Amino acid sequence: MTVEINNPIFKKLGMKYPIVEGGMTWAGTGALAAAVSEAGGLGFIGTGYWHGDDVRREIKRAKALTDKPFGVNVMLMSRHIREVFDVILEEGVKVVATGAGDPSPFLDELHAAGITVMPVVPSVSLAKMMERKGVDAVIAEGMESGGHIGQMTTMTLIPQVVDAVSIPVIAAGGIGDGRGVAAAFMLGASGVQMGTRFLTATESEVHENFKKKILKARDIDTIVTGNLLGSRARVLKNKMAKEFVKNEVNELQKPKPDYETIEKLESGTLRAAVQEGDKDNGAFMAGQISGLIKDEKPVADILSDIWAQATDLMGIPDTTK
Ligand code: TUI
Repeated sequence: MTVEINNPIFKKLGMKYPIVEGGMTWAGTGALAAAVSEAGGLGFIGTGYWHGDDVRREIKRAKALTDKPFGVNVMLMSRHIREVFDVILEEGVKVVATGAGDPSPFLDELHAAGITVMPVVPSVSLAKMMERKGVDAVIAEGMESGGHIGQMTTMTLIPQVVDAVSIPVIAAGGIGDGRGVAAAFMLGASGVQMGTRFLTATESEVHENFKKKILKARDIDTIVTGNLLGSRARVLKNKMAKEFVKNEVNELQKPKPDYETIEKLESGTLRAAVQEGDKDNGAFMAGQISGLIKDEKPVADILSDIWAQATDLMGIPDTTK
């Protein structure tokens, strides 16, 4: 069996490493996305519930820092999605990844503009549906990831998605070093996505408290909120997360909050973690691989170290050196 590294999409984009940055709202800034792309991966600006103006500002920041292609990750539950896509089209973004929904209503116009579209999928059925609708690749994300997650683990999801579709599969969830990357390729993926590993990059603009929280985290230091209320999200444990989970049973009896309340709560608590480092009330979205991450270093070193280890384990040459 050969390891499939020649992902045609990555080749077209001129990437050095088959590694993309997960779309992290507030944390996945234009500066971090540019650093990942500049170093030979594919950076993504995370946009969550943002308005178009915020997205445009970060795209412009990224453009000022790199000439290489980068992507924008769009959260499909957001009501501002139309203006976000308008900005993406106006700014000539080359790649769009999507989360938390079905991007097919936008596919024709994105493809007409030459944009590569890669939805994040948490299951085989969604991966198959996305392939049928004509997306270019899928990012299959296991529940080890930070942020909104599905039910499947990366180990079980990736080979099943690989068997079910013919388009490239990018593996996500729980990958933070060369062993994880090699494992993902062994499962049949032809690329990987990492989010948490980049949060402690030198170029990451998250608050110092967030970086420290990841560097100090143990394997069991994340918790999943929303198991009962819906919209499951993995965060590093803190007072807010533990209380949220404890109160979920009581909240179940009450009427579901309206969209505006959910947007304010979700976006506000994540921003509090990323920008203010609010230890008690912030939503520190990060994956289970946090426990493995022990250093802050430049994106270029993260990528080259991981790829050197992965290629060594796979017994293939590291042609990037
Ligand atoms: O999207 C994610 N993870 C995210 S999005 C996000 S945005 C946010 N911003 C501020 C505060 C709170 C949240 C944070 N983390 N991962 C990709 C992902 N997509 N995981 C699961 C899915 C998914 C779920 C259902 C994809 C498609 C889907 O389809 C359902 C349907 O049929 O529409």
